[in-house]
Amino acid sequence: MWRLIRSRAALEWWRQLWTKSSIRVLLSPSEAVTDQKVRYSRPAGQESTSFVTNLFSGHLVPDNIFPFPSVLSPDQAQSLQAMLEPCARFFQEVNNAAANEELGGIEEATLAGLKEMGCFGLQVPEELGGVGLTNTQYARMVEVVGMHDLGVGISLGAHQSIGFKGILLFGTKRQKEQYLPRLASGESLAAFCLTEPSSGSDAASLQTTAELSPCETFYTLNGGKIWISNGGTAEVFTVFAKTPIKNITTGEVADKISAFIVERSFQGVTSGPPEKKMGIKCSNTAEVHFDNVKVPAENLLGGLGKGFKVAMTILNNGRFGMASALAGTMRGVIHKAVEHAANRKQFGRAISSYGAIQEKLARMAMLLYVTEAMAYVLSANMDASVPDYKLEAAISKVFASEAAWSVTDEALQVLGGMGYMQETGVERVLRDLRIFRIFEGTNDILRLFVALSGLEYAGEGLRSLQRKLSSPVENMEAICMEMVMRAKRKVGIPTGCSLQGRVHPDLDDCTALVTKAIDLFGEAVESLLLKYGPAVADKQFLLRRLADAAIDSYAMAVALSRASRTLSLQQPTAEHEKLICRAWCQEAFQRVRTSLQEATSPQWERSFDNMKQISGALVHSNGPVATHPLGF
Ligand code: MYA
Repeated sequence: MWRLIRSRAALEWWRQLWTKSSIRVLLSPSEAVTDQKVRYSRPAGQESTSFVTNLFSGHLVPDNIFPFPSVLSPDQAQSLQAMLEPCARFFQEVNNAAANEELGGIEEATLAGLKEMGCFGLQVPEELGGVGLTNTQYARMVEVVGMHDLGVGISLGAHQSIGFKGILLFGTKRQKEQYLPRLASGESLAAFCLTEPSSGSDAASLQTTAELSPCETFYTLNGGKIWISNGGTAEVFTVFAKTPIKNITTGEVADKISAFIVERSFQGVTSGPPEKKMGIKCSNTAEVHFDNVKVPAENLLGGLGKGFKVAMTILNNGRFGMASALAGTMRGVIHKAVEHAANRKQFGRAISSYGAIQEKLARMAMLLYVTEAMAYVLSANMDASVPDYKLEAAISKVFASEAAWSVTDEALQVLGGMGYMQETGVERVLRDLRIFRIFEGTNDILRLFVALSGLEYAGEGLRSLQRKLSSPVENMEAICMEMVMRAKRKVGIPTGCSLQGRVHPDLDDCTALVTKAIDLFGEAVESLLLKYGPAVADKQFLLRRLADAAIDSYAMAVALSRASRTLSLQQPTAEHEKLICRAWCQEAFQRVRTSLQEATSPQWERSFDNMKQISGALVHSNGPVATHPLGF
């Protein structure tokens, strides 16, 4: 993970920057020594329109979120509605999640129905046999699947969200024509083969190899992949392997990752038995082995040595579906919890009349509201071809998986003993959900990814300012702007981050919290960069807190945008949504403040150090160290 920052040229820049005191002195002579703070401008030539990326520089860049994006044409909305109703009915009447779980597979009738509805090729262009849905349309469809059966969702998602997404995004015309029609019809299943026994979160460390034959017509693939969704059932695999590549100028040979389309029918492809899992039991998970498999050279996907980017792009691109599927899951369990709370009487009253239950239901509603807002902002941004959405995609995955876990756990609690019984169907959902915080990038690694990528962007901003400071006369205006911004922040005046005209006036209080959060964020990042320099990349205790603050800040912004639109359109639920937005923003802002304080305060540094020592002792002793309370 340290590669995220340390391997980059930017790191060297940071180092140089750190040693040059000119920035600190020029910007704020009186504070250069005592405060060690700096305010930097937006990086020149490398501007991102991502809300989250810019958050790290303390800049409000609202265009991707405000107003709440609306991308469906009337025709697209109509055709989506026409598909939704039969799909929902199908899942209620034909699919049986409990039976699928028992079977350890998907019942034949369900499989046949899913194929008939085109569910295996929702985003494949119509001319190649698919349904041709946009990301937003796809998101709404998978919400239905997520509500009814996450195991089926994983089989469908591993197939099209990641399994053949590479062919869709990077495939040549021939590759698309050869593979997509049979994948879209469900005749063949696809799988995404990245993870290996020694390469999980550190995806770039994979060991599978692919060597070009002397005649240059095929690659010989060798290696093994583990925990592959659809691994035992797929016919087509997107496989990532190391390929030796010669540098034309230096003549040096180095391994780089490449992606390949591999068919089960190629000799040497085998898979293991289905893994026994905690949940999503109807989806197949298995090892896949490649033993001297000859892969035609034309099955190289996305260019030689471009495989890591291909893998990351597929994962970034697939994450929005997870957020919307889990929104569907939450909606389903909330219905069950609310119905029970309204009808179950204890101590002479419906339990929904007690504050303890009311708080749970309200929190469930808020988490669902924010997850939906994230899912549809992201899918709309993708449909609008916004170039940089990777941090928003990572945050949506993290937020949705944790929100769904919390909502389902609390729903089970509201249901009490009933919730623990299999027949209610909530315990299965809880088991199914657990993996979502682990796969497609663990939430821990994605938090580090968000924090490090954001810091890197902010560091680029420092470089840009450094360049400006080296010729102050030409850049006087930009330098002055930075100084004014910084001075304002110092005395607590909003820095000009403004959402004026973009947010409904009824939500001005929430707007103030969002802009304040951005100011606090920028200030915290500045102080961390200046305090630690490049070493910040290794400080995972504080990186986690920065990521949490980013997640909460983004969550506030999308909730605000969503509620604002509902108010502006005077929709019947506007007052309810205003309440949700207000309750959410007030709490989220407090969390942002706390996370940033923890990331920047010396007191917390001591606490992190304590935790490091405690953990070190555990590892050293191979388990808990403290003496048992009974002494034996
Ligand atoms: S599949 C297995 C999932 N595995 C992972 O997600 C692996 C997690 N690890 C990583 O993502 C990477 O290794 C990390 C990078 C992030 C840790 N976008 O030196 P680096 C660029 C774009 O920082 P590393 C599964 O679970 C970076 O800018 N670019 O890399 C299936 C740099 O470029 P450059 C990115 O330190 C489950 C270069 O790469 C990204 O090695 C089934 C190197 O970067 C990015 N994200 O670590 C799910 N990251 O050199 C089913 C890095 O140009 C789906 N880069 O500066 C279910 C769907 C829901 C249901 C649907 C119903 C239908």
